[in-house]
Amino acid sequence: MHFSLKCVLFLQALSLFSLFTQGQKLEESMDEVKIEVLHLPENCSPKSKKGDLLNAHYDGYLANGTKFYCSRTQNKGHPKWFVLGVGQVIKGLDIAMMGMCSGEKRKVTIPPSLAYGKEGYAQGLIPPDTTLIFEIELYAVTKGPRSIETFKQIDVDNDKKLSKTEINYYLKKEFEKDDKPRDQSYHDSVLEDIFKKNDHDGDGFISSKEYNVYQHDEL
Ligand SMILES: *[C@@H]1O[C@H](CO)[C@@H](O)[C@H](O)[C@H]1NC(C)=O
Ligand SMILES: [Ca+2]
Ligand SMILES: [Ca+2]
Repeated sequence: MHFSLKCVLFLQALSLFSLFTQGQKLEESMDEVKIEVLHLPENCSPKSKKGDLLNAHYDGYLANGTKFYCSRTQNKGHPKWFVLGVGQVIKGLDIAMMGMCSGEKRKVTIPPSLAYGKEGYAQGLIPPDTTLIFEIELYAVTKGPRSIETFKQIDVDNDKKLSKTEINYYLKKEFEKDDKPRDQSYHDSVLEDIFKKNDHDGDGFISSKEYNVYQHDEL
């Protein structure tokens, strides 16, 4: 008796658990970005990751085939630059362009929940609850302005925070790279601006947390 009761309870728990996981799976598959790789270069590296600066052309289509966006006809046909994974593009594109290398082409299908949702966009150009399809060609994957690598490079004394001296030194080197001479007052104003925008607790240092807009990356 004792044993069978336990057994029933166990079975009940099991079925609850499986219901739960089924429900979860269903939701996941509805909200998934579908990725088809149309072209993969032989040498496919480096692969894009969160925080990288990407350069890409993309065409956007509604599920019925209507083209609603084409980066080639905008901004004089220059491919678009954006930082990956930080919400500069719709969520679905942030997901769809992870792990992609320069020269790669993808066709991606994005559910409304990861695009413009129930609201739609631009007065019905994208109607509510619309699945979007993008064809993406990636031209460049580069380290983003807020990469861990850059932080370490600036943090010369390796104390995991950036002093004015360290940033000043880094800026000097960066400015020397392009040939335009910059005077000290320009320099000072950039430095001041950097601290105003980033030194949130006002302690005179930019901590790794203050620097790293992406938060989750361990420095
Ligand atoms: C596709 O859908 C959009 C938005 O609902 C509509 O404006 C357009 O006329 C449709 N195109 C075709 C070819 O059905
Ligand atoms: Ca430091
Ligand atoms: Ca600080």
